[in-house]
Formats: sequence, C-alpha cells, structure tokens
Amino acid sequence: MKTKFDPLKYRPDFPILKQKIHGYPLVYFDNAATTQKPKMVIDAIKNFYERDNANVHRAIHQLGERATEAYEKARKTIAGFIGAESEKQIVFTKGATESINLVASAWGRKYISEGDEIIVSEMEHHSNLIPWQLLAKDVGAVLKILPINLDGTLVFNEFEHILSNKTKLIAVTHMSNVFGTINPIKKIVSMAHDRGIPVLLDGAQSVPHLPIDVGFLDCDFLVFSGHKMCGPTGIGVLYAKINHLENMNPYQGGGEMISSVWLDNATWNEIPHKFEAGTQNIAGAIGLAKAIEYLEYVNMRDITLYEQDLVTYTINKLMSIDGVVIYGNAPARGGAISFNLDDIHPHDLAHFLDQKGIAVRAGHHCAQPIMRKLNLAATTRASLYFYNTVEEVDYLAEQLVEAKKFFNL
Ligand code: C6P
Repeated sequence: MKTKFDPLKYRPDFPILKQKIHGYPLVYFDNAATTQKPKMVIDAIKNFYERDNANVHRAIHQLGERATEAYEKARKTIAGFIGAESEKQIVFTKGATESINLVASAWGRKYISEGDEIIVSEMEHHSNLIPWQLLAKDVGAVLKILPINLDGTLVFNEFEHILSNKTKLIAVTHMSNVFGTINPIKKIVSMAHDRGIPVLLDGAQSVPHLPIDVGFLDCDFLVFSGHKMCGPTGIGVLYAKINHLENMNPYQGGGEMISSVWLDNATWNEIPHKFEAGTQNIAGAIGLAKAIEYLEYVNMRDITLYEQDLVTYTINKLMSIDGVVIYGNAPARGGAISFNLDDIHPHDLAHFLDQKGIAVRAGHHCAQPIMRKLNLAATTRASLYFYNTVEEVDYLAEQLVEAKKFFNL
C-alpha cells in the first residue's frame, strides 16, 4: 500500500462494524449499495428528535426556529462540499433516483419535445435510464445510447455519430456501480457545452468517494444520495445551475413550494423551495450534513487515494485466484469490483460469503443492459469504502478459495 491512511483510526466510529455475523467478524463490502453510518451521524439524528424536532419554515416557536436553522445550515454544508456557489442550488430529495426524476419531470417536460434527443450511456444504473425512457415515450423524444466497450469504458468516439442538433441533454454516470469506471466528465461536458447541450451527472457513486467541485466539472445537474456517503437513507440532493432551477417548472405541488395561492391559481416560492413540496426529511438533511462534516474530517482526498490503493490491491489479489474473472478494467476507476468465480452462481457465492461474515452484492446491480452486454445474468460485487482494510481483502480472497473447494467438490 502506497498511502499511509489508517482505516483502523476510523473503524471505531462505526458501531455496526463491531458485530459478528454467523460467528465471524463482519466484513462489509457492499458500500456501493449503501454505506455504514458513523456514530456522530446517528447521534445527530437522535439529538434532533430528542431536542429540536419541529417542522421547518412554518413555526414561530423556538423549536421551529432551531429546526429551520439546522435544515438550512445543512443545505449550506452540502453546497460547500461540492463547491456550489450558492446553497440555493441545493434541492433536497429522497435520493439520486428522485433527483433524476425531478429533472426529467420539471426540466425535461418543459424543454424536451417530440423529435428531440436525449443521450445516455449503456452503463447507466436504471435510475439514470428509466426516467429518460418514460419522458421520451411521453413526449415523443428519442433516447440515444452511447455504447460501452467490454472493459467498462465508454466508446467515446461514438458521441460524434449520436450527437445531433436535436440533442437536448446528455445524462451520464460519473462512476459506474458495476465496473467502477470513472468517466471523463470534463471532456463530455466541454464537448456538450460547445454545442449548447446541458449535462446531467449521476454522482451516486462518485460524490461519496472523490472530491467534487461542480465549478470545475461545470455540469448542469449533479445528483447523489446521502446513504452512500455515511448519511441516512431517504435523503439526497439535486444540484443545478441557477438558471436551470429558475426556469424549471415545479416538480410536485403542495405546502411550502408556493408563494401565493388562489383557488384557481398559484405562484411559486423561490428556489430551491419551489422544488420541496410538503414536509421534507428534516432529520435526514441534518444527518447528511453531519456525514459530510465527518467525511471532511477524514479528508476526501485521502479517502480517494486510499481507496485507489485498496482497489488495486484487491484486484491483484482476486486475479491471483484461478477462475476469477473481473468485469471492468478502466484506466480510472473506483472501488466497485464486479467479478465471477468459475461457474458458481453469484447468489450462491454471496450466500457462501455471508456464512463467513462477508457482505457482498450479487445480481444485476440495477444495470441490466450491462449484464446483457456482458452476456451474464449476474455478477458478484465487492465495493469498498475507506473503513475497509487490507486484512479484510485478504480474508475475502481466502474465502473465495474456500468457496471454490466447497462448490467444486
Ligand atoms: N446503486 C447499487 O447497489 P438511490 O437508490 O436513489 O440511492 O441511488 C440510485 C443509483 C443511481 N446511480 C447509480 C450509479 C447508483 O449506483 C445508484 C444506486 C446501488 O449499485 C443500489 S441499486
């Protein structure tokens, strides 16, 4: 290992990691699905409910003021974390999925119409595919697909063939949840902007693992989920450039998203409140801000460097096992490692590993088009975070060797 980062310094912060599963110490390698939560995040949520709980932006009482202050402070923390110019650019949602649906509905229905084209890549999670399929079907637009190579990289040159003067949006993942590929976003954004096309970036797998600066990336929309970055479930973020947010229609109607209401008409609140109809996940926003404080304390740059070290170590270790095939070999990659072992079904392998205390994901990873491309029904996926250790990787490798013996008997 090249970095001096010590995951053992942080492990005690995660109460869940201290337990045994089937008599073995828990080895949690399902971080792309959701990450574990440090005690300070759990405490922040508990403290909110024990001391400050009230609805936000509505009450004139002390609790209401405290809750509102904490909720709006969380928005500022998030804006700072991703380098947004203003907290007005941060819309709270349920997660990356809802954020994409929000853009498809509130922006897409206004700006995309019959005959227009939307580009997505073949490596998208269903969350960055289905909302565009639904929109395209409803308005008569065309979904164009940027293909991928078998090594999990984009066939970048194909952009030339699928871009046209009808392209209205490029929606692409920053980091693949199957291959771990980190896509060349700067290149995509500058090529798109040269033609006046906005770009939506699915940051569900990148924001938790890489330092992100939306000013540098220059993407128009960025979506991510709190639960994949040490925060709670049920809270996520849509970042967008101010002009998009100002011009977009509301997403849902209800309390707080309005300015004035008559029986037959209404006007909208200022951004970002225009997009936050009804009572929001206040505790979730506060928990996510605490998770960000924690990640900043660990240091995002150190997290990235350590994970890159650990992923290289893991890939080398897995490749040394006869019968392991790893899917994805991009030059820039993160910690989601999909693989198969001989012809053991991924579900059987995941079950075997679970019996030894190791949590991995098996299946299509909500990316069925990738499985079709690879001609596979499923893969096993180990996905890393900064609290994982070399010893855990060694243990995984040992247990894969054991699995071979067990299944090939
Ligand atoms: N991927 C995985 O195990 P939500 O469910 O809204 O928090 O995130 C959706 C999502 C969007 N984009 C990418 C690239 C993702 O990886 C995910 C979630 C998890 O791979 C759960 S399916």
